[in-house]
Amino acid sequence: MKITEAKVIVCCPGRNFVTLKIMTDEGLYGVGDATLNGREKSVVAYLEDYIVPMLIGKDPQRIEDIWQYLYRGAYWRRGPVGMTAIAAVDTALWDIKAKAANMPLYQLLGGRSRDKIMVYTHANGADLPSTLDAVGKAIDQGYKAIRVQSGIPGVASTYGVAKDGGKYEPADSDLPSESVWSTEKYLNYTPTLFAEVRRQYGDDIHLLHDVHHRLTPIEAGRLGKELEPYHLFWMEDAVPAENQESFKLIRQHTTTPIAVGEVFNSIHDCRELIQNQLIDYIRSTIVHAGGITQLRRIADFAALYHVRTGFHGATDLSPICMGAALHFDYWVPNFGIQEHMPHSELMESVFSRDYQYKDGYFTPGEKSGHGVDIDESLAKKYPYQRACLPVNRLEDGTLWNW
Ligand code: CS2
Ligand code: MG
Repeated sequence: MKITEAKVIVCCPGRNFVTLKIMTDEGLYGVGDATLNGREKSVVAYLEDYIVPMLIGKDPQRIEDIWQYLYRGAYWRRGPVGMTAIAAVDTALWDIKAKAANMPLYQLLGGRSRDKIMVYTHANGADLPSTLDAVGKAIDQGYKAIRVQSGIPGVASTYGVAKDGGKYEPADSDLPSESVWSTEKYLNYTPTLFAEVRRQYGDDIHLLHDVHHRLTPIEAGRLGKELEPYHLFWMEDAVPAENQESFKLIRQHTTTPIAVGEVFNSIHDCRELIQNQLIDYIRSTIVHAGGITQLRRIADFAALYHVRTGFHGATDLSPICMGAALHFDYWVPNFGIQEHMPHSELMESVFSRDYQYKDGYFTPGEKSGHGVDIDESLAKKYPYQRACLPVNRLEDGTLWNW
C-alpha cells in the first residue's frame, strides 16, 4: 500500500478544527485531528509545507517508522506545533491500518479492557447557586463524574465559566482577551464551593476541579489540603509544569489526587512526574502528544508507577481526537477517566461519529478504524476564523500564569 495524497482541511463550525486526511492507492483513507487551539494555522503550514510532501509514496502500514522519521528527521524535536502535526499523521495511519484489518481500532491495540468508559462533564456557574444548579443538571444527565468550576466573588470573570451561564469556548476572541485574577479570593472561596456541592449532592458523585495553572506549588498544597474533606477525584493543572520537581512540594502537603498534562507534547514532559510518583493522572491526549504511538508509550510507562490516564477532551479537540481517544481508553489497562465537553450539533454534522454516550459512560463503536469521518463539502461552508485564548493579569496588572 502507498500514500498517494494527503490534504489539510480547515473549518470552523462554531470553532476552528484542522484535519489531516491521508489517501492510499488501495482506496482506503484515514483522518487525524491536527487542531492546536489558538495557533491552528502554524500546524497547517507545518503539515502542508513539510510533512505532506514527505508522506507521498510511503507505505502507510509502517506507522512506527513514519513516526520516528518525522520525529527524528525534523532535527528540532518536541514542541506543540510539530507534535500536533505528527499526531495527525499517526492518528490517520492507525485509522487506515484498522480499516485495512477490518477492525475497530481498539481491537488492533489489544482488545477492550472494560465494558464502558467513564467520562466527566463540566458544571460551570457564574456564582455559587448557578454552579450548584449546573451540578444538579449534570447528575440528571447521568454523569458519574463532574468537573466543578465557579465564578469567584469579587473577580469579574473566571476562565472556564461562561459569562451568560451557557457553554463556554476557551478561545473567545480575535485577539487575546484579558481578565483579572486574584489568588487570594480564589483560595478563600473554592473550599466553600466544594463543601456546598457535597452537602447538597452527597458523596457518591466524583468531583473534579481544574486550577488552569493559576497557583504556585505551596498555594496548590494549601488548596489540595483544604479540599481533602470533599474527596476530589482530582485537582488538575494546579501549577504550570515546566519545573516537574516543583510537584514534590504539592505532594508533601496533600493527599488530593493530582492530574496534569493537557499541554504536554512529549513523554519527556512527564517522565519525572511519573517516575517520582508526583501525579496520579496523566492528561496528555492523542492530538497534542504525538498520537497513539507516543501515548501508548506514555501510558505503559505510567502504569509502572500507578499513574492512570485522564485524557483531555475539551471542544477544541475535534471529534476525531475524541473517537481515537475512546478506542484508546477502551483498551488501555491503566485507564482512569476521560473528559467529555460535548461538541455542538453543528460540529457533529461536519464530523460523523460512531462513539455513543449512555448514563455517564461512552463506548467507541464497532466500525473499522476509529469511527470518525469528516464531511469535506460541509466543512467548506465554515471557513477559519481566528480565535485566541485569553491572558490573565493580577489585580495590580502583573501578567499571570496562562
Ligand atoms: C481545559 C480546557 O478541558 C480542560 O481541562 O483546561 O478548557 C483548555 O483550557 C482548553 O482545551 C485549551 O485549549
Ligand atoms: Mg484543563
